[in-house]
Amino acid sequence: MTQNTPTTIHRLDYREYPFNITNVGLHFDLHETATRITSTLSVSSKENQPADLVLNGEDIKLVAISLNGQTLEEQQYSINEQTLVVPALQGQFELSIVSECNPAENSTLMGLYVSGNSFFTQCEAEGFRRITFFPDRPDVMSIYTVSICADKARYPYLLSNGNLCASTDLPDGRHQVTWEDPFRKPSYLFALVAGDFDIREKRATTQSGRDVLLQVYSDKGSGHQTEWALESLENAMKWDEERFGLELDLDRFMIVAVRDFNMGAMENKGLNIFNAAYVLADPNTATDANYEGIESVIGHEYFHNWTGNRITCRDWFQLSLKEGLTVFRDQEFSADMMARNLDASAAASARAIKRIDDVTRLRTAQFPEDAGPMAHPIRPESYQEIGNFYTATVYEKGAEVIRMQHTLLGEEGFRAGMDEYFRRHDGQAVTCDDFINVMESVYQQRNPGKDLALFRNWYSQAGTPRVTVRLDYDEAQQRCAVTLSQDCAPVGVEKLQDGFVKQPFHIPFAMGFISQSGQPITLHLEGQQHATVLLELKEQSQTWHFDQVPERPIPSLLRDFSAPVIVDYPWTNQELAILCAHDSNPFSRWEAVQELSSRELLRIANTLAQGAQPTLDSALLHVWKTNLGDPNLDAGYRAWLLTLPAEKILAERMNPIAPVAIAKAREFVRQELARGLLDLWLQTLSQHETPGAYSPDPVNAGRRSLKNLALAYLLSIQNPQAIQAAFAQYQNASNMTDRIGALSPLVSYYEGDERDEALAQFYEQWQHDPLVVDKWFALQANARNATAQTILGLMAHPAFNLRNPNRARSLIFQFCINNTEGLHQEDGSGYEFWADQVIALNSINPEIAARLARVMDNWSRYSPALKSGMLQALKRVEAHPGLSKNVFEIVSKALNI
Ligand code: B3K
Ligand code: ZN
Repeated sequence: MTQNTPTTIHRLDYREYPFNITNVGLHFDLHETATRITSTLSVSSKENQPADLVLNGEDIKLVAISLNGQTLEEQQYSINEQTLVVPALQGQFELSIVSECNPAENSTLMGLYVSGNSFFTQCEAEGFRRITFFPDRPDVMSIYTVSICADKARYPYLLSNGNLCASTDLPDGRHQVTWEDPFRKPSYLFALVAGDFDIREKRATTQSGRDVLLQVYSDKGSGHQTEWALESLENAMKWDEERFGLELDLDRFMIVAVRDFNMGAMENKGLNIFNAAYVLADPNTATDANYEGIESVIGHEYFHNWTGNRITCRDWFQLSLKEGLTVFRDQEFSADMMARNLDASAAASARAIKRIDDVTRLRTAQFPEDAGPMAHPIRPESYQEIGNFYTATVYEKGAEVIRMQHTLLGEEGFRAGMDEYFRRHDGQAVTCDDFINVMESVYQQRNPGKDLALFRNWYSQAGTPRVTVRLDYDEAQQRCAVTLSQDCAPVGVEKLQDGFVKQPFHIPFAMGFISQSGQPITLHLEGQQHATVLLELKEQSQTWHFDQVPERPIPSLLRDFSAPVIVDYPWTNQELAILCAHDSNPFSRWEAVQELSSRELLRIANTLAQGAQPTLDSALLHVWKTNLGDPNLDAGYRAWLLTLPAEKILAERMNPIAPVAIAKAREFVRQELARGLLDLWLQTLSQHETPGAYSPDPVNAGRRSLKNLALAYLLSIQNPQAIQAAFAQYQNASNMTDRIGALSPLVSYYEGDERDEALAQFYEQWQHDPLVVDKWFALQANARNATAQTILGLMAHPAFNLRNPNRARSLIFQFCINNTEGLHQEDGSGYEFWADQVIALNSINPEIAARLARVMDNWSRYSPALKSGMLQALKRVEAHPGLSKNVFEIVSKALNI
């Protein structure tokens, strides 16, 4: 953890590993503080000459090593803090290594660790080297046989990848099991779990008629909370069969929930390990968003079995090969699940909601990343610590890059491409180029003379392109010319490369025309008619001529967000208002509302930043009134239309960023919209109850979301009727969505004693459930009046534990990431708090510390008064002795911009 001399690894330095490791035999003798692992490797050289066998190993003790049964003396190998090297080996041989690790002391949660009363592993990306000495890289693929021995009473379940093939009791109260995984895999997909669990299971039949066992393991006493997870797993299995023809390839698929976990979940072959937050749910403890998240993450990990495990990455620069593709697949899965059983218009609106949600995530997390010191292409060129590159760019932008290929090839073409990808590469460790080569071959068959040459720039260049749109209308000819121009300045490491010139991107750009009266106008282009046309921008600037345009149209641009770009077009506010009410594309209608409200919010933020008193433009009130009062719109969709753009999205449009002015502007507008439409909000509140048994389906979830939004607006002006309704809802709620939906605005806006009583009562009632306690902390971390002092007070609560990532995230991350006014206090107390917590986490869990460190990424874009405090805090972290390479990479990049 104390190696802050940065070694930068470059993509172009990739070299093949000189040996095949055909078989790996692992024996685990599990003890909490000293687990002994014997690893037996069957090795053969790839080349006809001797080579050094280099094995990775970190924080583990070498006990013994032998080659073909002969113990190696110390002078026959070399070992340091990171590697074990046996020199000049050739031919076929068997290497046997005994090593020891201390799972109870392992607070990094990488490798083998103890959580609660059980053992778990996390190996991606480089955790296997904390278990045993091994070439810990994804292109070394082997068949694994694993035996595990542990105390039977405490660890009745001993799990690993593949199929259980032997199980015996040992004389000393211990027992031993053996697992065999029939598929070759890289070390990062290895997993082991030992403990006592509740199990929910189900048999299912695959498309080809095979009987398989699906199991969900969770803490003793939590088995009643795994119904939704198992249902989601079965849905994911069916969906992958139907949409991609991909079937489960094992007889048994296991999911295990763990309370201490660095991220959401992990796709280990046949033995997925999940953060309990993405497994456990019941109506009383989980919100609609939790249900949605569980379905999506269960789908994501399950889909990795083909996109990630069967075909894996050659090296970690190719991470988006599996992550971007699998996020695209999980997004489509969720959209299909949300739209099922609905009529056409409700289905379109459910799909739009999913797209809006995904685009909002991209704009909130990825756009700022792409504009800051950590900006990197979806296939990075270099890294110091790969753990820092599980980013919004690799995942979310990676998914957009796959989605653009889907758009260019069409559903059928994309499916043909995926089929071909498996035909060519099943069982291999490949690159992003291999993927796009396959897609291009299908694209070319269907579009003779065209290629994806320029499209590849999405893999090699960072930054968010800006597409400027110009519209020239010729009334006499009834023609309209649309000119698209693209621009993307160098960002992140690109800025440090002399003479770096950016190439244009291939941008699929979907658009439509709307008349001044709000009617769709058919687009006539080169003899073809379209309701929505897909333009392909491939040069710096291109023009398209549309015929038979009866009036000057209002363009509806980048429909369904057909590319991850920023659009620049000078709509008048009147034109936007027409789109806000009439755009037939539900995504673009929401976009128009975002654009209009962003303009207004930024205007008000600037007024506030200058110390002046703002007033709200009545046009915005009118748009809110129309949408709030439109009974034809689905409630969930309406909730999105009525949600103000996120602070982080607005910050991207402000220079320098004045975060508190943005937060205050949102608050001002929220209150004006609440006052101006008081009766409509009250009506909305009373008309969107969801009586009967709880169901997380999108229609009911949408009603709750609109109702709770109304509550938040009304509480922002402390409306007495709404305060009463919120307390009643809090007391009588039959589900967590409504309970939190009432308590959250009460905590922010209501100052009476009842507020504290409700909070205390919430803790009292739910203290036995860690995921609900996380919500209790998060609620307070996000409260409008919380400061660093409040958070320090909460950290002293007996339920707080910095070593548990979910708890750290619920309090510290929530505050630092979401509580703008709390973090950006003028006295610098927020930044001091941030630095203290990064330093504290650094010595416990570098991966989590590095995530928190990223909060200051864009410090240099903030207003001068804030910048200096941020800089000071960053420098303090950088100077901290014993900084992990994870945190070092983040802060040094932030400071070197
Ligand atoms: N592949 C894992 C992420 C591993 C992160 C390691 N730091 C989860 C996922 O994307 O499915
Ligand atoms: Zn993934």
